[in-house]
Amino acid sequence: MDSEKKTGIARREFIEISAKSAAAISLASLPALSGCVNSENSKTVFGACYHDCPDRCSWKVTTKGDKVTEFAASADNPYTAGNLCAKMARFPEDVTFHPDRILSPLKRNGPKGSGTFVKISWDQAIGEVAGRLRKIIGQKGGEAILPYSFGGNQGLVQGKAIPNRFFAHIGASQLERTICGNAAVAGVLATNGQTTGVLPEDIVHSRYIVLWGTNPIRSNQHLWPFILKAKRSGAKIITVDPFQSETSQEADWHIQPLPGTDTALALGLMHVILAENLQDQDYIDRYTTGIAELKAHVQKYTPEKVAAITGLEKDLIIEFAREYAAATPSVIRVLIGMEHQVNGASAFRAVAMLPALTGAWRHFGGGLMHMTYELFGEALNWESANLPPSLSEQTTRSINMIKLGKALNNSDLNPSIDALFVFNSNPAVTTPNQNLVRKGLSRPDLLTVVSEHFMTDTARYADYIFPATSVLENWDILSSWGTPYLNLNEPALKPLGESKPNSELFRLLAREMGFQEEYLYLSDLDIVKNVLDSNHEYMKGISFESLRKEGGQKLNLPAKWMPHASGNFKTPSGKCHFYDPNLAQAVPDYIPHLYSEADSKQYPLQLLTLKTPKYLLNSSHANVAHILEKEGTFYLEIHPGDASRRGISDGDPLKVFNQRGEVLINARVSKKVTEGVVCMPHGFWPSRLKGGSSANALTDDLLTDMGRGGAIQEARVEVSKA
Ligand SMILES: Nc1nc2c(c(=O)[nH]1)N[C@H]1C(S)=C(S)[C@@H](COP(=O)(O)OP(=O)(O)OC[C@H]3O[C@@H](n4cnc5c(=O)[nH]c(N)nc54)[C@H](O)[C@@H]3O)O[C@H]1N2
Ligand SMILES: Nc1nc2c(c(=O)[nH]1)N[C@H]1C(S)=C(S)[C@@H](COP(=O)(O)OP(=O)(O)OC[C@H]3O[C@@H](n4cnc5c(=O)[nH]c(N)nc54)[C@H](O)[C@@H]3O)O[C@H]1N2
Ligand code: SF4
Ligand SMILES: [Mo]
Repeated sequence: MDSEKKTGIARREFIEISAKSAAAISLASLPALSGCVNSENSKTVFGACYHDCPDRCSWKVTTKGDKVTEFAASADNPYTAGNLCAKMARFPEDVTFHPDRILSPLKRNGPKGSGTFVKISWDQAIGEVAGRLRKIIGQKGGEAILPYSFGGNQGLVQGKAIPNRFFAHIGASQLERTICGNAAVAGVLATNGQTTGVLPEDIVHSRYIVLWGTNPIRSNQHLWPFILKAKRSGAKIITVDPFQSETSQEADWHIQPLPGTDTALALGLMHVILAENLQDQDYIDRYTTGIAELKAHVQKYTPEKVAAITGLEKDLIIEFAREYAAATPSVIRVLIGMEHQVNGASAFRAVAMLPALTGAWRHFGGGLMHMTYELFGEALNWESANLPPSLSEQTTRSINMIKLGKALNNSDLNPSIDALFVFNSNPAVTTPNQNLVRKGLSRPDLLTVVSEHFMTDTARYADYIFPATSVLENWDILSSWGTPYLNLNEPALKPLGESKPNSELFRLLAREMGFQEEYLYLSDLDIVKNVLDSNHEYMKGISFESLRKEGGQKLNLPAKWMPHASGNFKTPSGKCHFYDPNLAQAVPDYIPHLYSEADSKQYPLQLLTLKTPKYLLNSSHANVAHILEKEGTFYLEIHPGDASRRGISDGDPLKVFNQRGEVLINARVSKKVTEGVVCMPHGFWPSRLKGGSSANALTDDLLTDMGRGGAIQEARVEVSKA
């Protein structure tokens, strides 16, 4: 069954749950919306990156008339100071003014997926889509409509407020938005009750930095200078990663376990620490619960056994445990990458126990570094961003986004999904089991509506496409999951062509469908101002006016943020949980995915599909010519041993395949992967590749052990010369 009720706590939902109850909406009179006027016709405004990226860079945009004359990082945010990443440096040309940008509504006039459309007016598009939605609701109920959105725009206005209200109001199926972060968060919450540990800038105080399943040089690049600063002060940098990432190449020590075996590795470290009495017993006694159960449990995770599971040397495991336990202050940085395994949440849960076992939390710069979204959950007023009380207890069914392909193709689903509404996401590229997703999108009876900037591989399947504004053309407020900085995004330009913000699209549909409820019609600026209308201490000195004048601001946090120096865990007991009898696994265990003997033989290689491209953010920007040129050919990293057994040489054209799909790609023979593991980049659009399939054609829609995330990296393949 694909109709599943929510059980996990979504990262984004958690923000809603933890948001404090709000004051009444105060729609203060609005200032003149002209930005900071420099000279006649020229103005400078502050904004921030909308991407699903932990850095959330602040920027400054100067325009003259309808041209952008300067687009640069704002130096006022010391975390992202003066630097946008390579992905975003040329954003105005690459997205806002790109000649391929969709600037008017389009209606399909060829076969599904062919990408042939005619321009129509907003009136016609809104009228026809509203009519089709009304008809579906009348015949089958709102649950026959599925919204599909993710982190394409992380603004609270364009990614959340009005779209969520619209779909809840029509009683649409709910989407379990679990493709990123849910498993990681579920694991860390089980142990610590919150994910906000060491703050990114405080890593400079750490002297032993374990980057466990994260690749900051690529994916969290503004953290890297702080890591280097710690290194200059004597810190040792360790990476734990089955792939030799750029970060691993720069580390002092790269520990390279087999993918998906981190739970065993963490339990093995705990085995050594406890066996050699290296733990901080005083911290354990005061601030943790379940040490006896943990101790008994890790008995079986001997270095020998863990070596056999992880493929690491026994002595390396012992050395790592001893070094980690002795180092002060030690930090373990985790992010997302490691979660996409069937064991993903358990891995985060087990790793999160290590700082409590060694008492690392006692020291400034010591502990676990993960996310920061909870700070904004407390700081902001979520009243106008969240669902109104009358809609917040939704009882409509939930569909897990990982299983989109199955859901679209499931004829037993009652009601079937008759309309798919995609915005802020590109599922034909980013969702696992790509061929099944595309088969679903090809259904002639499915109404597919897409709001986009470009003719993505998903938009090609649409019946109607609406042109969305880019972040330079709309208001928004951006919290962050990776920094404590809050940003206002002021529009620098008027919407290009006929583009409209997501919020306006749903206000127009609501109006056309005849809805009266005021909560559907809040203006973007009213939402922004209401979100900032908060008296929380973290918001001291931060207001709409100050953000508008100064750009991104750090929440007003205590000077030394040490959340668990004296316990204070946010679990029900207030302690760090080494053991929890209420969970399916009272102590995390290493439970691998079991393949049949036939499958293991037919598809012997483990496939990682990673965020290795420097210029892509998932599938975003993968249509821009200079970016594709810089990224170069689509390649499979394969170990020399695996290559020679198959007669493969560096550069050879290859076919990578399994029961779900086939990808054409070129060989890169290297020792960046160990034997038995292969790796390819994620994000390329299938339509632009030879063979018409990209990484997710090979991935599966398995779920993680907790958090109902996607075990995207649990895939096996075979490779041959093409
Ligand atoms: N350039 C670039 N930056 C990005 C993105 C992008 O697409 N491109 N995407 C953004 C998004 S959406 C996110 S969620 C973040 C993610 O940020 P990260 O979590 O840092 O990034 P990932 O690249 O997903 O994974 C990091 C590392 O985890 C490793 N890994 C995979 N499986 C395992 C495992 O089983 N165990 C261990 N120990 N390691 C494993 C991978 O080899 C990879 O090097 O990055 C953001 N930043
Ligand atoms: N194989 C494999 N698959 C993965 C991953 C992996 O590592 N490997 N990573 C997973 C992760 S961590 C994530 S977060 C997901 C990301 O998957 P998606 O959320 O699908 O991310 P993007 O590919 O960036 O697509 C976002 C789309 O939103 C559009 N967009 C941007 N702003 C706006 C706007 O204001 N309005 C509208 N209407 N559209 C807008 C962009 O043009 C873009 O096409 O991918 C997941 N899939
Ligand atoms: S993608 Fe990330 S690093 Fe790049 S500008 Fe946006 S927030 Fe900054
Ligand atoms: Mo992500």
